[in-house]
Amino acid sequence: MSEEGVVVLNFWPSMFGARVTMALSEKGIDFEYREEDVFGNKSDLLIKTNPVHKKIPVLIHDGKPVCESKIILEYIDEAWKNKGPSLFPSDPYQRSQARFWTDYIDAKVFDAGRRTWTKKGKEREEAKREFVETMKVMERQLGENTYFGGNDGVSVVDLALISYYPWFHTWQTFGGFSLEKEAPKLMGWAQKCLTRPGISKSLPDPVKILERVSTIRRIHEFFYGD
Ligand code: GS8
Repeated sequence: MSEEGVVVLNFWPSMFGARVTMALSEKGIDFEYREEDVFGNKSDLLIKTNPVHKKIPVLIHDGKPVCESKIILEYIDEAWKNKGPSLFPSDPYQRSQARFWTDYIDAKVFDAGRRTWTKKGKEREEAKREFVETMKVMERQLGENTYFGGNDGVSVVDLALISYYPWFHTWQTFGGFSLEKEAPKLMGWAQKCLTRPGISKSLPDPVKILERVSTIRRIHEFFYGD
């Protein structure tokens, strides 16, 4: 275990896991990383620490598990209040807004993004339209700021959205669209986030994700023909 008594159970392509490792890195908290085979062979530790959902990510701090990525981010910020930058604003109203946007991101991005490669034809077109529209909403929300909320450093909203970034390559490839064209300022924000070592080292390789997804698609087409 790390000096801080912190273990993270993760699965490498996961956006939900990446935001936890990014948050710990941004705050300078040392942790032990344990890779889980979530779709094949879940470890006893995962089943024991997340008996309800049996999903990663799980943060284990001094032997106590915390589950669900957005709850883990709040926990990290509160448990290590005096370490590194705050991920949540201190003002109650600004905190409510940060929660609003992180909820919006997860409600919109995961499902539409997934449908750009699991569906075909009209359903894929609809997914692509929804995803691009959501990116445009986020671009308007960013405005002229460097990071969301007008902060100098990254906040929970930046981490929630950038955690999906490695998947954008796959969604654009299957969907046949370009975020550089559709939301150029938002892509500028993504590049800015990637200059931060805590972020870039925590995110999976977009090419590896596309390879994995393409394999899953080929297997699906072989068995089901669509
Ligand atoms: C989602 C975690 C999740 O879907 C969060 O932490 O924010 N709302 C949760 N984890 C997936 C891997 S990433 O797609 C998982 O562990 N799946 C295993 C399973 O479904 O059995």
